[in-house]
Amino acid sequence: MTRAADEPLVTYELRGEVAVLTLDRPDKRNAISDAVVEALAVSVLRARREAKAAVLRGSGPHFSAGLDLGEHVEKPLADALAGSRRWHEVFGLIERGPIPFVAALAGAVVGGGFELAAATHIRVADETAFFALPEGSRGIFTGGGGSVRIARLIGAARMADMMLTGRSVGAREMERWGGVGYLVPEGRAFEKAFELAQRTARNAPLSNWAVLNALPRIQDMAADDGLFTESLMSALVSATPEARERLRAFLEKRAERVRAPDDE
Ligand code: 1HE
Repeated sequence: MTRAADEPLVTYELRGEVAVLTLDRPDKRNAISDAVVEALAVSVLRARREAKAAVLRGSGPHFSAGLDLGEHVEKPLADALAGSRRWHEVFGLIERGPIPFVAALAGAVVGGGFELAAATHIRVADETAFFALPEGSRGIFTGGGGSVRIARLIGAARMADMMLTGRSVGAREMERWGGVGYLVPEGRAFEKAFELAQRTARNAPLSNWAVLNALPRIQDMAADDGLFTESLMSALVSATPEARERLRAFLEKRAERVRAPDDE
């Protein structure tokens, strides 16, 4: 299968309040080239402007095979450095933006593909998903933020194990490790991710903003600074008219209650 030069590498669709971004290079297992990173940046910025939440998925049976190795093989050192910094910038647009991103994962979630998934806020995997960090066997190192984000998600020791052994970790084990929040039957990851994205879109935008922007920063602070920042953020968010209206709606029995989970 060959693709035309003008076919988008990341397709974008707005479904109601939720943007759907699809890595669309299935013939190369959605490997992430420089052009894919730029296409992703355009779609992420558009989603931030016009959607309240987003889903990120891969076209075909695999989420992403990671860094485009064909493009990387002859890269001069300075370009590799600039490339990694650009991945950080673009993945940062996902991680620290105004809207939640939910990743729908299937098949290979490998190397830079796993790093990309780690920049999203909620990860849903179907039973076919497998995770690997084969950087060691390829003679390279993570460059898309994995040593920060993946290490925090599953622990540095597990990440070191994955990088040193190159082993694949199945979806079930990754769920136990905390690397994915939801495990669903084969073929159901997008449906679940979309449903979760719609749910997050119903929150007050400033509350979502605080979760995405204050919570991770607080993790980087000393405990006392974190508590202080939490108080500031909390007072600021509750002082908005939207918060007042939502609190009143609960007191006047116009808002949904919190319910016990029905599937456990
Ligand atoms: C690729 C890539 C790629 C596939 N860059 N072209 N990532 C890896 O080390 C993973 C490498 N890929 C694989 O191990 C396998 O391709 C998969 C397990 C993902 C899928 O296997 P399969 O049997 O379905 O596909 P395939 O036949 O291996 O690949 C189909 C085509 O995609 C083939 O090209 P073709 O022209 O021969 O058809 C492959 O060459 C191509 N392809 N993966 C380029 N990654 C910022 S730092 C991040 C560091 C990393 O990400 S390291 C991990 C790199």
